[in-house]
Amino acid sequence: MVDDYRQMWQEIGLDLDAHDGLLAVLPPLYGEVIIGQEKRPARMAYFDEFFSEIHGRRIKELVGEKARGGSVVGTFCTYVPEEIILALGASAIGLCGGADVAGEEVEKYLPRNLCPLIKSSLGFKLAKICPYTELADILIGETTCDGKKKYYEILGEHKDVYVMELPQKKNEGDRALWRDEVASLSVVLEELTGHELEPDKLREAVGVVNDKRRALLRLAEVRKADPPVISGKDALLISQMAFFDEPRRFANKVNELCGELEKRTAAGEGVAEKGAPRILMSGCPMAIPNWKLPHIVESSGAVVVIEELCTGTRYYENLVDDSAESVDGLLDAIADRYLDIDCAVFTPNEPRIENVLRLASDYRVDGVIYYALMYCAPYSVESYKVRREVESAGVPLLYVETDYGRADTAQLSTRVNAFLEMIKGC
Ligand code: BJ8
Repeated sequence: MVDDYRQMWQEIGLDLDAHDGLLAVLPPLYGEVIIGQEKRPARMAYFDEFFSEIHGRRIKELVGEKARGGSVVGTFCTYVPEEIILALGASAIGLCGGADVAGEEVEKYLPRNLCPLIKSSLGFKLAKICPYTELADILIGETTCDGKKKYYEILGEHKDVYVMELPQKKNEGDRALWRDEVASLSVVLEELTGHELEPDKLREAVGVVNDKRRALLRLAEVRKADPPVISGKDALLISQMAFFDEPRRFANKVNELCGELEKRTAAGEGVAEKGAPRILMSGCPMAIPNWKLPHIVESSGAVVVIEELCTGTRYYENLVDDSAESVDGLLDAIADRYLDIDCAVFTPNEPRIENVLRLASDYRVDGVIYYALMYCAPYSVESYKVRREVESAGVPLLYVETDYGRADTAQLSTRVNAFLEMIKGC
């Protein structure tokens, strides 16, 4: 891939030497963590191929779209409505970082004790190794946690950034504020793209994104099977790719995979033994290539059967009501759908706890692994109430706080193994 795309990468503005360093690390990691799994569904081939070309063919497509007058919009949060971006003829790409990059350089701007997702996102920009970041015409931030909010001020010195104000409560006034923010984003994107939002195009975009979410919901549904028909790592990978791929093609490929998985279910074929410990992963998002914890869990004989993460149910649950005829009516429906997401930055946030309990029951999980990124105050603080309610429901919970490094891998393995032994003994 490298030779074919070098000129394109240079024109986009990548630092080719630094980018070569990334390319030397990612494929072997993918081989070890993803390709190395047994009994993978044949239809995962599309996603493997997509990953192998994630800095190649997909970037070439986006470069082509831009040459034809299109735009690329980078996002960092599941609250940014991609329907609006799509309706204006632009492509939405999720840019949260999932690897330690340019650590020393990043710490010239950000404190050492800050969430690794934020540091990584800045690292990819400073190191100039993410073609999506370089290609983006605008980055959309949001006032979620304090770290992100302040980081966008710094990122704005390197790239055009627009920040949406996300309320922290969900009362009437908050809903009105959020609805205004959705309208303001539309104006910003109309100016960027040179297009005006039209009802037909917006309704079509709502349908496209709903179809993508329906496909992911279908995938989630087949994961209720015992034995599990797909690994948690493969399912997570698909959720991660939902932020990069063209949405119609992506939905088709997920649906094709689901067809295969439904046949597997009927035949009783699984990726693990029937009765293998079933885990619900709950907490902070896992951005590519952050597969550390699921890899540890699944290498220990358990299977992650559902993720209550932004790279999981928080991304694909709830659809936008597409019945409105006008742009205003559709924006109302979009604002409502997105404000239903239950990120830990909200207070109170009881719906998230109810969701975790519902998922634990629907997926008949044997345990919950609560995943907090180091220094993430919203998710680590909220773990207290989640643990209390989950354990009251009779489900064991393991709290894990970690970063993107490998230094704690052995210690995490020991803790996960002890947790799984405890589950088996229950
Ligand atoms: S909707 S989870 S994508 S804000 S992990 S940066 S909260 S300190 S990523 Fe998030 Fe939107 Fe919420 Fe989802 Fe801050 Fe925590 Fe870091 Fe986080």
